[in-house]
Amino acid sequence: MTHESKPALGVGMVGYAFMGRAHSHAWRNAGAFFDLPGAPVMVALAGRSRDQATAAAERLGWGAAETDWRELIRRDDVDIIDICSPGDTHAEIAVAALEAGKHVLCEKPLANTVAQAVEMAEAAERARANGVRSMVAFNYRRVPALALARDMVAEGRLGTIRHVRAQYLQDWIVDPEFPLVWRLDVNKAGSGALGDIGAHIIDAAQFVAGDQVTGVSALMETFIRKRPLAGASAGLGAAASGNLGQGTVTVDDAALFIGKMSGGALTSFEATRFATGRKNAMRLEINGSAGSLAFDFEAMNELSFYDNTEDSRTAGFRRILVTEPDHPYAGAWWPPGHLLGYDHTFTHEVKDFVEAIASGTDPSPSFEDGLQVQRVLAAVARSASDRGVWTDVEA
Ligand code: SOE
Repeated sequence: MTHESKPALGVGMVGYAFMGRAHSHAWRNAGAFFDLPGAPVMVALAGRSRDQATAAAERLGWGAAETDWRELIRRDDVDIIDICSPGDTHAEIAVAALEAGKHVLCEKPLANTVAQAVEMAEAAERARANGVRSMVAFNYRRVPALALARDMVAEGRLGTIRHVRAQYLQDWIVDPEFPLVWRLDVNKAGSGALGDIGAHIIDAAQFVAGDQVTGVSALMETFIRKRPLAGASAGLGAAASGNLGQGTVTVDDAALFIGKMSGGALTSFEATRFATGRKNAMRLEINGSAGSLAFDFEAMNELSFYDNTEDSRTAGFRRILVTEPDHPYAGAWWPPGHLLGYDHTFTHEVKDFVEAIASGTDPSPSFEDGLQVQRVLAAVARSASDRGVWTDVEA
């Protein structure tokens, strides 16, 4: 199929900060590396400030800038709404877009509350009947090593899963002078480490294990309760504005929980922004009767595998370099050993989303999957506020 013969898929993106930049890069590059069944067109982005949105649109390769996301939805040349704004905006934008017949890609966690996530999943269900697709942007599913891990578990290479151990360790707010950015505001973000990075490991663990967390016992902590106020648009690398005074942190800095999966596996999860020296250590280890897998995003091109069926004299964890042409996604990129990075996960996400839209199938993870993760987050928060009392995840 030539590029010209591919149907155009107009994209309108809401937000242009960290995630907006990552998604822009993906929309720009997916068609250059994958033979997509549609041609994404970066029609416009939306942001509240005219000047900043215009500058971002120019820098990131969008055709126009709007100051109201509703304008993106109104445009006939926009088929997909890509939501990269903070969690408090997701539900309203996603529901409006789905009702207008636009496909929706939404950043994680799906929403700030279970009620909002239910509303979004219901809107997705109604839209599905009209061929309108929706997907949550749990991008780590698209790390080739984790997609391979998923395939290996599904093929039975690990046997019966006994343990799922997941950690997401960052350290970007260890300094008490780090300002009160939106990710530390419950009204904007819904929760702290729990929803921001805990949601990723819940999704990744469930995806790889092919199973769901059914109950939890949790602890959450906010180590630093007062921080310097930040300017309105301050992001991950923000500096305090100096003269705005102090504000209160209203989210968790760390969340730890143990849980059980429906297949009988015992799980443990740790999400923290206080693991000094760990920058983006998203780790997963799975132990099964026939073997184990271990992954650390800080070495994201590798997957460790222990095959328990091997001769015990020579068995041992071995490192699979997940860059072979027959590894998930890898064949579209470079020759073996030429490593991929964080940005590729978003490109893979766009590829899978465009393919699902073109083939009229449901992309994964769906809004229902996002809702289920939201229910795990809610059970964790409830358990933690009740001194770790065992809490079932709402079915
Ligand atoms: C910040 O903690 C953050 O950017 C998350 O919001 C992302 O989802 C994760 O991929 C990296 O860390």
